Amino acid sequence: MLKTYFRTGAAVALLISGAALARAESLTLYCSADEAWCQQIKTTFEAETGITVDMTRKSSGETYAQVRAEASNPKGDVWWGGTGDPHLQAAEEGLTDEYLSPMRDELHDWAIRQAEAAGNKTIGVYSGALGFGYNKDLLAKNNMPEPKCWADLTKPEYKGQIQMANPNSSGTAYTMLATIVQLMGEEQGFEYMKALHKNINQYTKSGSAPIKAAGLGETTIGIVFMHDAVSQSAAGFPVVTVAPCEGTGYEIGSMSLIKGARNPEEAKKFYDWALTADMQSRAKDVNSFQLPSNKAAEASPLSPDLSTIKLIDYDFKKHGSSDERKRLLQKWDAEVSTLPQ
Ligand code: S7P
Repeated sequence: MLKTYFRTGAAVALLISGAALARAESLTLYCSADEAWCQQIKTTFEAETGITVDMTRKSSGETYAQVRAEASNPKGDVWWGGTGDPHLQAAEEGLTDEYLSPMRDELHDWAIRQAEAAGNKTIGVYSGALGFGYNKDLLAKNNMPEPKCWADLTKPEYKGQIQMANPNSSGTAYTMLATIVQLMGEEQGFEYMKALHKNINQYTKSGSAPIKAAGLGETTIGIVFMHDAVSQSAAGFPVVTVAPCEGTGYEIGSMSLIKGARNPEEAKKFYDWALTADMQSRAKDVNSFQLPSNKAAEASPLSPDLSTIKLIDYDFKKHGSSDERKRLLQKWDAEVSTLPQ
């Protein structure tokens, strides 16, 4: 009798500690970079920590919308990657938590500035410049001139030849819209977006999809981050990367802890790990050529060198603010996306 009691007790204790362990060992990751990089991060973190990662890959704008929709019952623990603007918006709207990682001293100033702009509710994990890329074989086959500037993309010879993402779902495309408005002024910038619309064959959901399509010969030009165009040429596709002659915007790809996370300790472990030089140096192994935020991380020699690109002084505070992001997107929906082509 006594034996049975002890045996049952031990089994219950085992079950309880087992349940605690199971709970302690999982993390729900929302990942907004390229699928291959997101998969690499999941498997490496699992192998190095024993923590099981449930990872979902979605574009930046889509992930922001999901975090917002789940705010009263959060399902994600950490949101890694994707352009900084929607991370800043999430911070402003109280959807993410403040955290001061012990890794901060190892980071570039631009990564810390991003954190400070958001009351430490987000942080920079990589950066990269916006531009476009084209399929050189298709361009030659159709006798089209080489596009070098933003202005070139509105020329009639490129009608139906250009793809970009929808700025509502894609951080890349929102960065493009905000870049054009900052470069040309709002009125002229929207006139430009309307003229460009005539040449667009498709607004995709994901930011890097247009250059993957260009690589496959499904479109001639894709408006994307330059590092995403380099990924295609590195993979052997006939893609040429362009830094637009007028100058261009850039992103500070970011990471945030989701407020009310179910696994906050695991989320912080992931956060600290994602800021290490080792973790960031592995991006190039999956053809992700953004510039890492850890000063000791090794970037690929193929990564576009920001010091050689004419960059605008992108106003992250303004364009990552909730009101401005909503306003610009509504205006684009009303005045550009509905126009006939
Ligand atoms: O592919 C890498 C990358 O360009 O994708 C991120 C992007 O925001 C996610 O895709 P969406 O444009 O679809 O949101 C960038 O942060 C990153 O550099």
